[in-house]
Amino acid sequence: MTDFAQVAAQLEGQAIELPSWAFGNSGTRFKVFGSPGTARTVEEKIADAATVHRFTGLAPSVALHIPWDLVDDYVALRRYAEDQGVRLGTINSNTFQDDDYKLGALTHTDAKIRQKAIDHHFECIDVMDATGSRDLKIWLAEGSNYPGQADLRGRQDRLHESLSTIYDRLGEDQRLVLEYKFFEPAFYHTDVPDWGTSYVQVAALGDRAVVCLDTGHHAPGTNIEFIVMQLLRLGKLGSFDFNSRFYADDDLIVGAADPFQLFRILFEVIRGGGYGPANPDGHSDVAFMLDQCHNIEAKIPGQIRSVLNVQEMTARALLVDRDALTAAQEAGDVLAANELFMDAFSTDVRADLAAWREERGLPANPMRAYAESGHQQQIEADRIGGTQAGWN
Ligand code: LRH
Ligand code: MN
Ligand code: MN
Repeated sequence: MTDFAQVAAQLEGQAIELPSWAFGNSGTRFKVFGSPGTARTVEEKIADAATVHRFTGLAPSVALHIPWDLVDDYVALRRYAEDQGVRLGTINSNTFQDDDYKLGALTHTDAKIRQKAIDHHFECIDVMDATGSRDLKIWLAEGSNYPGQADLRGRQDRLHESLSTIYDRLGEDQRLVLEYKFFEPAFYHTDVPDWGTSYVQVAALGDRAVVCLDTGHHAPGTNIEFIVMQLLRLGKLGSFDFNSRFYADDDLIVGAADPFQLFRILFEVIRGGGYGPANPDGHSDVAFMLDQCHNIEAKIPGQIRSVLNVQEMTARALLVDRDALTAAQEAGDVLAANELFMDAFSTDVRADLAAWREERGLPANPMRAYAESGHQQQIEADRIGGTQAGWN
């Protein structure tokens, strides 16, 4: 098997974008628990993301959700983020909290409502121009609850038209990233329910339109790593929303529910060229992001745990001896191939990663370092009355 020293260099430069909304209060439709020290402003969410980056070196950018993160001056916000040591990343649009969109936004039968939703995306592109963001991420809460309620085909056609109008407004270096989700909030049909629909819609737009794969957005039992492989093969995997789930879109800490699934996904990402640090030129177009909510646990350490889980599983996936694996696969040696795969997954890389961090001036154990830093007590004393982020 490959050993840690052989892959250590490929951990350099790993970047995982944090969602601003992970730092706001969130919950389920039953209850939002307020927690002491929660960020009250966009600036405080960015400061929290920067804290995660300081302790881990893994999270150099933060995604915004509009209008949750509405401010007057995005150039000033960009400067603020840079002063904190992070960049502003993906801009997420939001067409799911306005009464006008009850029956659809980009797919609505009423042209005025479609235009309102398109205009919202134009505003998001203006924000991107000010923040220097590359990606406009679109998740649509559109669909229907009852058979016969809507013309499924007409909605796809209108979706294409609306997305084309938005795509045409993007700058040369900007991308449209379309996220799919199999159900919720619509319960009968969803307009972008699966990777195939997202692929069909973005393929019709052009090269700078790609798919976002949120790991919580599939039916139980779905082979997500197969989808990863296929989208990479097609050159259309734009980004991940990482999280984990036991039942539906639980938005729990990535790697918490099924670490082996995370390993399998990361193996396919690496194998398919989607992990930049492992590529000869260090480049990849696949953005790693988290899309999580910390409903009952503290948010900053929740995010620290999350990025560490991704790093740890990346290290283990890098340990797979790919040449030996290919040889075993081609020899038809089923058990040897499986053993090679499982050997890497079963390797405890925690001590190696701790030493790797120390060599780079980072805390060997970022969770412990954060707990001992007094930062949590400080923000709990300083921040009274947190904001409520939206949740999914
Ligand atoms: C939808 C989703 C999407 C939203 C986020 C808050 O479930 O995953 O990415 O933008 O949640
Ligand atoms: Mn998501
Ligand atoms: Mn979601």
